[in-house]
Amino acid sequence: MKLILDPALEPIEQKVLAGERLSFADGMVLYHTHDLGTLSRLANLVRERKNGDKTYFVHSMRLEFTNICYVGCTFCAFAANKNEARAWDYSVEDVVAHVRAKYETGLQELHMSSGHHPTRPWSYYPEMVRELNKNFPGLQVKAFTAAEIEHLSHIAKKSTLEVLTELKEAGLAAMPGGGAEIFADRVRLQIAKRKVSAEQWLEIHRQAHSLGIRTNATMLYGHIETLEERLDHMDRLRNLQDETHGFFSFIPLAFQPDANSLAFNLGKTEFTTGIDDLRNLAVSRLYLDNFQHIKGYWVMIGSDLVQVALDWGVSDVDGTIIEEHIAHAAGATSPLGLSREKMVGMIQKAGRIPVERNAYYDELKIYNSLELAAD
Ligand code: V47
Repeated sequence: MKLILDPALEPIEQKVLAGERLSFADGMVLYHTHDLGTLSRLANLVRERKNGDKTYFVHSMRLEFTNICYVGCTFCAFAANKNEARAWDYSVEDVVAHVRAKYETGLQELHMSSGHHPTRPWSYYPEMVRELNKNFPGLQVKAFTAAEIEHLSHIAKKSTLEVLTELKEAGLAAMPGGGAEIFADRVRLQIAKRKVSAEQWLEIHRQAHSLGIRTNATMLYGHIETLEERLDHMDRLRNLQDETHGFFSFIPLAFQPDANSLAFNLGKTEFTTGIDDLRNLAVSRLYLDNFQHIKGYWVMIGSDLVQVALDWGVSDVDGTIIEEHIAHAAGATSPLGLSREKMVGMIQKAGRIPVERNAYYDELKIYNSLELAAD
């Protein structure tokens, strides 16, 4: 029979109470403990120390302007070849028309990330950002992962710093945290061989932060990585955050196993389990002491589990999204989007305080306990 309390957590609890940084060894203890009660309690303590009961969300739209991509990441079910019937590739006018068609009052953030298109010229990208800002003033364009920025630097024959500078001048507000996958070479070579390297990913975020472009950081877990490799990933992010303080949030992305070659070739056909998702969120909350938010991404782990995760370190639940394609291509069973009413209700019913934010995490509206999103 399992002991309920794990004595190995006692010195970690002392550190957490004293606000001391956890070591790599502490992180591994957290990954292996059976004492999930203490794990969630400690993660919640840090969550409440940083954010109280406040739980952030954004009224947002997703747009993937192309799924054409030559990179061939083995976890990806979204990418298509140019000649496939399921390929799409929007012009700047198409992008503006798509946003207009789905535009809703109060929309704050447009989150765009897409395939590495082999032939679109560099001018397309800043023009798209400019046109979006012109047509939808006040809508914050959060776009282009570090992997896309590295790809654009090849297309543009410019440095990544120049690419970022020009996109910022065109009106780029913030950057998403995708493309990080797992930094460790052993894994990266098997899942994202032709993508931006770990060092480049970190350097591009360092450069973005130096220009005042705030970003997020993700970690794709639940495939072939070890627990040490997950913690190593977080360790590299913690070091960069110490240096720049430019990350808003950390977002674990649970591997979705349908229709990709990791599933076909390596038999990775299982979704992550609820306990793995919760444990991973709690460990990241405790380890990433210099991140303000850990984001529970309802698209990949479902809104019911995200609601529970509000007690396991999560203080941000992403956004309404409207229509998501990357995770859904790989088997995500969540809805394509969630209404503001649903987000507010989910947070309130967990006993937390919903805070509607924009892409910069400015607080736009704090909902009191009786108030739902339709005001
Ligand atoms: O970079 C692709 C991942 C990312 C799969 O910054 C997969 O606010 C799981 O970056 N299973 C795109 N993950 C999504 C992303 C993101 C999501 C939510 C919030 C933010 C943010 C960013 O999705 C890709 C890749 O790492 N991904 N395929 C898959 N089968």
